[in-house]
Amino acid sequence: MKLNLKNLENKNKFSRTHFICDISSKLLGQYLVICGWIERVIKLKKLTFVVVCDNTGMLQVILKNQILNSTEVTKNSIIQVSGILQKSESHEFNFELNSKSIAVISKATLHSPLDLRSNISHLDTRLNSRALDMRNPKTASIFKIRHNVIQSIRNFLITQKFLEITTPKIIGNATEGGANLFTLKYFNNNAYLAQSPQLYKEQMMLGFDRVFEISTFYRAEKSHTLKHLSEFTSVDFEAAFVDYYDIMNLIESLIKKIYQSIIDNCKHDTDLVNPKLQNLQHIPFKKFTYAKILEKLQDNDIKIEFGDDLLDSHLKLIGNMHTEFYFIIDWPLSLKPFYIHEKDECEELSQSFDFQYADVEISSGGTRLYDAQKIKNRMTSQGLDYTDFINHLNVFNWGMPPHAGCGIGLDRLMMVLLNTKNIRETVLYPRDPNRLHP
Ligand code: AMO
Repeated sequence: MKLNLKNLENKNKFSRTHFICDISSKLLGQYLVICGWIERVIKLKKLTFVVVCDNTGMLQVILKNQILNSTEVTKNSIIQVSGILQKSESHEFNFELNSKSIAVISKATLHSPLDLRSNISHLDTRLNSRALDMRNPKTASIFKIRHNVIQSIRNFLITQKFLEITTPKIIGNATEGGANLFTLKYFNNNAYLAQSPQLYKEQMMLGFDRVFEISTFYRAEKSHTLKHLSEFTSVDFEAAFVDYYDIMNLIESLIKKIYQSIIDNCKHDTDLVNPKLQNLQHIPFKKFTYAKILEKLQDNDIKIEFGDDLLDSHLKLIGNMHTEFYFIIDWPLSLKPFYIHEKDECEELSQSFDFQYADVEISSGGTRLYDAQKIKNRMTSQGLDYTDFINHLNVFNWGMPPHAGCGIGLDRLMMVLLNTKNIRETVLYPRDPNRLHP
């Protein structure tokens, strides 16, 4: 049978002429078709007012003498309305649609568990009905800002000559060592979910010089905190012929670009979510050595010695003194993974940093070892079996340039930008030890 292509053209009966945000006085008197969901319906004698929303805004529609079946026109149902745009006398809207027709395309049959026009619903309830939560303008703004942040990170790194890569998430060996890996059955073998792209992004230094990845990674951490997820988004970048100071400079420029982009592009959304988001603090951000942080803690009667890791309680105390971005640099080598380079002038210390906002660790990074034998020795001294990493080590014998890099926790950065205490607010469908659905 011959296909008649003409019959297939432009068959979408659900099309619209405008998004609500694009309605302006220029369109007064014109015939528009709007698609969206019903926010509310108010009947006043022969007039019915329907407030319709789309993802970009809210519009009042007036129905005169039109009989509406109130069992069909329920809150949250999807409608298509057409009519002539006119000025509105209501104090809430500048314009309204004088409707010629209204069609219910998809009826909402379930009662909404969320109050979408206020912010009173509990986070757990919102997460259980997450798709619907996106109709709350404040929640939607969080993800519009997140979209903008990802876009500005990508733009910034590309202008700095970084190439975007995608590394495997199903892997045969632990990426960084450590126990917090999810295991899975992979045909007849065991495999892991990647905890970071560390080894692959380093391997790419061989050919690409500068790479970045924005992907989800997995950590089987049983911790129930406001800052940890089992699946989180990491922004990783790695560059050849640079050291950890260059990476810290890049982070500063990146953070500056992100702030500028949010201020330029997301005014409406930040007004809803974090009206306090202001111009960025002065750059360069402060750098404290690990030794200096120990001193500060000891001055506050905390018992801590060189080589001890900084606990949450320690970071809380330091964070109270510095509610801003700052770096903690030059950590003891013993606290850092096998790929981090020692400091040339003091082998007990490492060329490493953590990037903090108050008590929240946003990123960690450092200069990497690039000598295969040194990496082998460090693996052994950390109790790892280097034969598990033979493929990786081979790459370092094919002529590896010196390099450095970092991983930024995107969800944690969003917490800072949104001024929220719970990382789950910043992720569409967060995964933690208690949450695997929806
Ligand atoms: P690290 O393990 O410090 O370093 O991770 C980098 C950043 O990722 C974020 N992060 C998390 N966010 C939410 N939930 C989690 N469970 C979680 N775990 C980590 C944090 C952290 O600072 N390969 C190195 C980075 C590098 O050196 O390039 C790494 O993974 O914001």
